[in-house]
Amino acid sequence: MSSAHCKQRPRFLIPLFTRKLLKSELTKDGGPTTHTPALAGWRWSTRIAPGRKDREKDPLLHHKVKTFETQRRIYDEVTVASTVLLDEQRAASEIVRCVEACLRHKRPVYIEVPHDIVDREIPITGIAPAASENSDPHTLDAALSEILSLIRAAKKPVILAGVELARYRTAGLVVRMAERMNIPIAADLLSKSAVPENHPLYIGVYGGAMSSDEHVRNYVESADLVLMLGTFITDMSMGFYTAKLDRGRTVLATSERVNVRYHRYDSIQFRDFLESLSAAKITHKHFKHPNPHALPEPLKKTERSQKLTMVDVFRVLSLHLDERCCVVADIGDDIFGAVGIRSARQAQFIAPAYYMSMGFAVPASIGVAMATKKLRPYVLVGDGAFQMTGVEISTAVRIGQAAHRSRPRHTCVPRPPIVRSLAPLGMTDGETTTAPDRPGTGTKDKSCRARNILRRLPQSA
Ligand SMILES: Cc1ncc(C[n+]2csc(CCOP(=O)(O)OP(=O)(O)O)c2C)c(N)n1
Repeated sequence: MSSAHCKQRPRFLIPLFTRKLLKSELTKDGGPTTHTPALAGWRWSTRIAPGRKDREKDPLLHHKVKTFETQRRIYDEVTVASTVLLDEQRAASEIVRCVEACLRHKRPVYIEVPHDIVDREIPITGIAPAASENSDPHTLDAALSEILSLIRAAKKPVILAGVELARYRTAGLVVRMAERMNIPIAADLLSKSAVPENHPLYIGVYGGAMSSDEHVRNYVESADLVLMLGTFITDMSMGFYTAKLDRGRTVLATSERVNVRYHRYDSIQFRDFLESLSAAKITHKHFKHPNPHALPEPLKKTERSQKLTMVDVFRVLSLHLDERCCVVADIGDDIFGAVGIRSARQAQFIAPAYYMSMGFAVPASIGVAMATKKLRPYVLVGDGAFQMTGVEISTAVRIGQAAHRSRPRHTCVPRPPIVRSLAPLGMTDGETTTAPDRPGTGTKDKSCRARNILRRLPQSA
């Protein structure tokens, strides 16, 4: 799914004062738009932000761009709340305000801590609790009654599961609702793997011409009701304007609003909406899976001597995906090729599917491995993106996630990340295949390398 997947809990981000500002994770994965909860502050040289004394008379300090406010003002563009803790008396309430905004909106916030306030005791009394947000019961009832009559009348409904189901931890609720009503589930690219891809009701990734296969595209586009739950409409997820989703047969419910066909309902909390919807009594729908899950098959002997295609690479990869794996894809052929991965077991999937910024996958895999030791990241990265952040592999080695050659093998974590660049496979130009029939050419060399790499992977799961 979008880089969103493992970020339901806020992360801490401490870039170096202004220098790493626009290269930070906040901008790299479109956090402010796709809802990435994170707390950002900054450090200045070996210390954290310049102290209150440092700011007197506005001196020129290294790394300072224009004023001491510049960094916070820039971060205002990519966060939902920001503060500079210059006043001890208000520090606690400012921190609480920002953290609450982060948790509520699932978007990043910025807290700047001057180094000379870090070890001060701050008063923590009299902090006003955030006002709770409740759904307006009449609006909720009206929206539900309109939606339920649409679902009851629908002969061929489908759910388009969105990334917010993972953000708000409501995917299980929606899957249970789908099971009770027997409604199939597709995901959009941002939401790939938000619901388990091995579920019998799961039909694949829908994104117009960029759908994972024609079956899912036909199913969604011929459905008489598309329930888009927690879905963001973006150019990428809608297949660069090729998606055919007529508003007259869609419901779009997000944390921001609920749209039912041409009507818009505000003041509804997303969770309240999903809980009420899933509790409704609906007769079992008729559903025949258009493309039932099949176990990925190893390359046959004859295929292994033939030209290697992208499809082959992803097929072999699929053999290895189980509930302990997480595919982390970078931009380019990696993300588009990975759309079709539907492991018969489980495939967690993470990619910067909204912002599409190259250089995401290698560092992201470190985050995945840190977030949970249970998941082994499989990184898919092209040579271009690898050049941007591939050096981060050294971080994986330093923190013990991957083995360094000089270390004995057993010192690495049991399942180190697998970083597989497609470039050595001769896969840098889309569907290009290698050409084993041209001996002595560079392409032949790539072909040999590609096959050697594939040979090293076990061919069965
Ligand atoms: C930071 C950034 N720079 C440029 C782009 C535009 N862009 C998208 S895909 C791509 C090529 C990616 O090349 P590579 O990583 O080798 O992947 P592949 O050729 O396998 O698709 C470029 C330059 C981008 N998305 N992000």
